[in-house]
Amino acid sequence: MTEIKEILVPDIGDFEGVEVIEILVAPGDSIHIEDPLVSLESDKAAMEIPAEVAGTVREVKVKLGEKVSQGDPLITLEVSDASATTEDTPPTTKTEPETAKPEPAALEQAAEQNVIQKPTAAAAVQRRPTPASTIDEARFSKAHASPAIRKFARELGADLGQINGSGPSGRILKQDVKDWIKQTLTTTGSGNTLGIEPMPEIDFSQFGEIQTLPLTRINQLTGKFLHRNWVNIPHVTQFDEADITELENFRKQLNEENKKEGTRITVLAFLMKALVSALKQYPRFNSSLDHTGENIILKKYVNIGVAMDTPAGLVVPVIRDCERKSLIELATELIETSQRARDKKLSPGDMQGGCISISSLGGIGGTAFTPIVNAPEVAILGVSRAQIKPVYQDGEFVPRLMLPLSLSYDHRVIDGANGARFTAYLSKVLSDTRRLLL
Ligand code: CAO
Repeated sequence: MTEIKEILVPDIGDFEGVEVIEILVAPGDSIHIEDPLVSLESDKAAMEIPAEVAGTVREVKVKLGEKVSQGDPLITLEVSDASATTEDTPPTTKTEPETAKPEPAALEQAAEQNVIQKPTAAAAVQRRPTPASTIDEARFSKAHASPAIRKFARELGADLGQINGSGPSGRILKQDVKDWIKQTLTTTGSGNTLGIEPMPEIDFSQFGEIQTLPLTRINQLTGKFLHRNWVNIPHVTQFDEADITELENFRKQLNEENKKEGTRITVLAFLMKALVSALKQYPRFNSSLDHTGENIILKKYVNIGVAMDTPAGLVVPVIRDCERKSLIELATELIETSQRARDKKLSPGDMQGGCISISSLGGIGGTAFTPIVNAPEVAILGVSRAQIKPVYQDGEFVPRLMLPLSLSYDHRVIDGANGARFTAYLSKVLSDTRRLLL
């Protein structure tokens, strides 16, 4: 027997008037228990509302941008088997007498009203199978996406396994699928953006003993993201050195003075200060290309991403409003953020909104490297291990502590001369930290 159940907004804590930021299902979708239905976002948190019963979506009762509170209706579901519900009727569902099933046209209208758009004409063109649309079923089924998005991706031949999710917890959103399709359509037709052959599958066991280890979720996400940036951005890396002999003396003195408070200032905090100053001097480094690729968007704030090595993989949390923070505040926030990164306590929001990134390998070693730009940012500063080197000054060689800098930038936005000016400026302010006061 078919029953109609209404899914209501559950108890979401002390929140009233929470915004619907995403609708993850459409009329006609079959959903299972725990499938996410809608995403809500307050100014403090984002949350998904999961299905507490399985069934077929009959009507979506909310619209994108609408504000909802506990008890408001979200979705009506046709539940064909009463056993699909939990034993006690959940407090967030309400049974209604069955009414006549809406005509398909009405369903479509409801879907449109709820901004779950049908594929556009452009998308319809994308239905033509292309080599890139071959779906890897295993990866597709593991992808983090709602039933509506799965259906949408299937209609367009989009392989969810190849798409980076930009939603909460890396969930794939409709826009991600559209972006992927757009990018795929601009390929040469061989299934990747460079038009080169994919890597061959090799059975390494024929050469000796092997062990297969799965990549962590962070490894997989980061890998896709880095690959995208590597092939899309024309990178140039500018190398330079900064004489940090005085800075190091000052740093040690500060750490001595702050011993009691326990705040440890590393070179990284000074680098962030120096970047704030350099971005003021060269605002083009604090920009992003807009979606047309014809304009750059200059940012008046300075949020710095810091690459952090954690047991689960590389993460790049963003330290916000660096232009308003003191050296000690930056140092404290770095310690606190790297601890949260290692404890896997960062949220997706902590990783967004960066203007430029720093990748510091100085604590480990190396003389130089070529970091990959963290798009939509246009530059990233790589830092290697400082070493005492003989520097020729006033007719003699003197030992100075030299810090290697490797600045990668997007050559579409920044030309070579400015790349060199930027690192020369960084070198100047790091060599004489009084200049940071100017
Ligand atoms: N030269 C010489 N010594 C350096 C240095 C440098 N450039 N940078 C740091 N050090 C020293 C520190 O002073 C510290 O020594 P003390 O204990 O004697 O003070 C030691 O190395 C360890 O520093 P740290 O790495 O713990 O601290 P940090 O603030 O420099 O960096 C963090 C913090 C989170 C960025 C770092 O731990 C990290 O994860 N780095 C890896 C980043 C990464 O993976 N990048 C690659 C991304 S792919 O492009």
